[in-house]
Amino acid sequence: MKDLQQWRDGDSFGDLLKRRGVTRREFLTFCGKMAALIGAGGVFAGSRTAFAQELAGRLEAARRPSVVYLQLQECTGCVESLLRSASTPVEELVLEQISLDYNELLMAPSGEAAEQALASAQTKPHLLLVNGSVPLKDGGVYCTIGGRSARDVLERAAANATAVVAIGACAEYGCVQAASPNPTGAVGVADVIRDRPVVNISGCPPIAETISATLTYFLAYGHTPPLDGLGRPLFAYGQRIHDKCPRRASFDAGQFAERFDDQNARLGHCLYKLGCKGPATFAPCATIEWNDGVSFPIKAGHPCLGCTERHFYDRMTPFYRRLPGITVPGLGVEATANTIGVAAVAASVAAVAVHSAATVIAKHRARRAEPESLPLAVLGDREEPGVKQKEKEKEKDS
Ligand code: FSX
Repeated sequence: MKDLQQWRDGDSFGDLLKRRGVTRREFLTFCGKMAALIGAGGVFAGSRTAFAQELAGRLEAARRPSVVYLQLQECTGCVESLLRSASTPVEELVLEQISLDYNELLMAPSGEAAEQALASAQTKPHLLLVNGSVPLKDGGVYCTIGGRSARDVLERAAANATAVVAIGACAEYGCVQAASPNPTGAVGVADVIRDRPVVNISGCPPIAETISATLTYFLAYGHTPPLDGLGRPLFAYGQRIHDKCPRRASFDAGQFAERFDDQNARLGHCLYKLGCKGPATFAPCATIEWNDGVSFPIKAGHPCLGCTERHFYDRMTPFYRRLPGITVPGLGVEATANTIGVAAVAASVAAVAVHSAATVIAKHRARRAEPESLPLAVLGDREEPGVKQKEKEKEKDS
């Protein structure tokens, strides 16, 4: 019975859907949801309906990819987030497949059997998903699996990977473990795997749908969706929270909560003065929301902490203090906050514009020798959002 439910080698995803009794309506509903999410990145020129139809056709024909999913130095929050995304039978099926070959958190085998499963899965071409950072200090003793350091485990698993996806802020750059003074010498996946691009799904943790949509796109197209210069899928990280924020009208009107329990907080006014980092944060929280679209921090009355931006534990703290350099409420605030966002948007757009430029590709290739078979787009170089702003603030202070 169990075998009937699994995706066998040689089967198409359409075959699996039939065996599992997924109706056409359920499948098309899923494709519509994914088209709405991924379509936000401008990856498809036609209508959303046409995109959903194309996704449906490609998904039905897709073959099962071999997947190795590593958990390194992290808190398991990313997998928790991922497991909460299975709101439709098809989404559940897509996510089920990612644990088939190796995932030490989700798979049934443990110990020697788990090590053997990994050894066997990583000898053939596979999609490599990674949660968690890689501690490099003291020979990597701070995270070992089966007696091997996280670095060693990652390098072996990446050797035959056709694509590498770093899920969560830890895998992207080290997150809380890399916060100053970074006692374990934690770095991200791309700092270790330098011979191929790494896709970063940002956030601590990322919204589940950004993970499942990226994997769905990969399944349908065999490569990743368009990325920004930090390797993040543009459909999810191409927009600023501030620009889609439900409290934006009160921000524009200069109506701010000064305390969590004041009248303006009760009226749902802007949380900017309570430390909200929405103006400097690129994430889909305000559009996709969490827990299958139920809510997200700002909607629930808590400032955004900026967890999708690199080194947010160092750059966005103190969390409950407003963004630095902004002192005037009303129009002045708007102008300054928009300057921060515009600088970041400009950096993002510039990165996309140079995406195909030969000089950038040459530079990129020089930095990371890219295997010919790699089905991933070349990443653009992009300045980190907020870096310019920080430099300006330093100049101002001095
Ligand atoms: Fe890190 Fe993820 Fe934050 Fe936790 O795997 S991004 S600490 S939610 O779990 O890596």
